[in-house]
Amino acid sequence: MNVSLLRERENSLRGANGRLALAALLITSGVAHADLDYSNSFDAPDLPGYGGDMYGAAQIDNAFAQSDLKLVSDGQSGSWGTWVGPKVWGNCTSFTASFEASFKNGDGGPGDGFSFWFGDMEGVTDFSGGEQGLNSILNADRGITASFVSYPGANPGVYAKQGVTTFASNGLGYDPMTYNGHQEAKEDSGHARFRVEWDVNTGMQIYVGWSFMSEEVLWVDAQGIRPTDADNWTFGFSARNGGINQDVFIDNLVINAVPAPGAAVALMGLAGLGRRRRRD
Ligand SMILES: [Ca+2]
Ligand SMILES: [Ca+2]
Ligand SMILES: [Ca+2]
Repeated sequence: MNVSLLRERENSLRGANGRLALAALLITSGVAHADLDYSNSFDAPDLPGYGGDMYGAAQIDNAFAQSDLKLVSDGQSGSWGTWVGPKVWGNCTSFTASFEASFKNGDGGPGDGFSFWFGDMEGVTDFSGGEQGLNSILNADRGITASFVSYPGANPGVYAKQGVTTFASNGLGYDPMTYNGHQEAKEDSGHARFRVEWDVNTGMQIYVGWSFMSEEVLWVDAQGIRPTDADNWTFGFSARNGGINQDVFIDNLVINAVPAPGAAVALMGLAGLGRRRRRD
């Protein structure tokens, strides 16, 4: 276990915060090492192809002039929700994913939590998941997961996982991103900020920044963590409500991926490519 808490030197990478841009996909083709950039502020659920695919309880929550991805809902115990984002068709050497999150529990504190994961979704038909990750890729012992366990009785913290194996972890309480009010929870200024970085040489780092902090700090450093399935990654979020029920909001996702030299890589997130949308 390699755990450290260091002040991040760079400014926040929360590029999409507060921006009204609906979603953007940029593929700079014809240039070696062209970066792939994707962002989604979850403001336009009906814009074809931009919203990602939603499963289980996942939905867009639009209220108080704020639109967020809501993975699971307050008042609904025993539920799960998953959002499946763009597919990186090819092989990458690194990526950075920054996003914001908050919880709304009208009658209590933090529930179970959520995960940000990536892996090869080939053959996956079960999109259930939760704070530990997406069940299908966990059961296959593949993929990499940033696990945000928030229930106070379940060793709350940040966990970096390769397949089902936890590489690094650090305790963290989630009260600063938990609200009783719906409007408070949806305000971008009150969201927690997260940043997940992975590089083939340096492994995975997970940063956390609360609303009252100007910078993120490094919460987990999982050096040497490698995906066992390096090709055809898909990024996504999952959350679960057990006995405690809460809204889990995600907002302002920005992904920057660097393809391997010579790899034919694209972010597939547009115009019906693999789109499946279902709302239970
Ligand atoms: Ca938004
Ligand atoms: Ca928001
Ligand atoms: Ca509740």
